[in-house]
Amino acid sequence: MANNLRRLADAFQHLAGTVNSHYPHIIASQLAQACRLCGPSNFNFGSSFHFADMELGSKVNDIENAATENETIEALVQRDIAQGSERLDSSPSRSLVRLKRVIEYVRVIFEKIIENEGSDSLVEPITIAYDQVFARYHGSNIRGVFAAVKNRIPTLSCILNTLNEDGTYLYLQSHT
Ligand code: 1PW
Repeated sequence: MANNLRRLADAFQHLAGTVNSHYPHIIASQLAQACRLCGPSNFNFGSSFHFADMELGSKVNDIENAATENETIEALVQRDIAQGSERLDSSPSRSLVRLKRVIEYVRVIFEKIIENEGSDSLVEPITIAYDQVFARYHGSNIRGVFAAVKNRIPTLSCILNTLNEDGTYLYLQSHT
């Protein structure tokens, strides 16, 4: 059975396939599902990171609740605009922007892990990604929460162990 790391890779590979098809598109519910797999609990980060799962989960739920079956993100945003609701706090467009940042954040983390091959600490990849992607959008409260949980970040080997994975799969992906 696929573990959570492979599930995450498969979900984004599937999305890449729909983007790179003759009819480039992203199905909103598929995007939401893939983003749910980005949550720290998917990698057994521990209870200190529960707040991030909750926050991510609420944005994912927004998209899942708003999107009709097989609706693309383009159609979802167009519907929001047609209704004049795209700037409301409760709009799916707003949640989509948050999910886009989450994807960017996770992309930078994995890029840094691959760059730092051989290093077991995830503090640098996660901090660099935070500063690069999230920091400018987060208020001082949330930035403070991130600073406070920094020393609770598990090591890469610890996470891979819980996923029943060695590093091979992770680093192999960067060479394909
Ligand atoms: C590879 C393992 C680590 C992946 C962790 C990904 C977690 C992403 C969720 C971070 C949530 C941080 C706390 C929430 C802050 C919200 O204020 C913020 N949400 C996001 C997703 O940036 C903005 O949403 P808001 O407050 O404008 O509704």
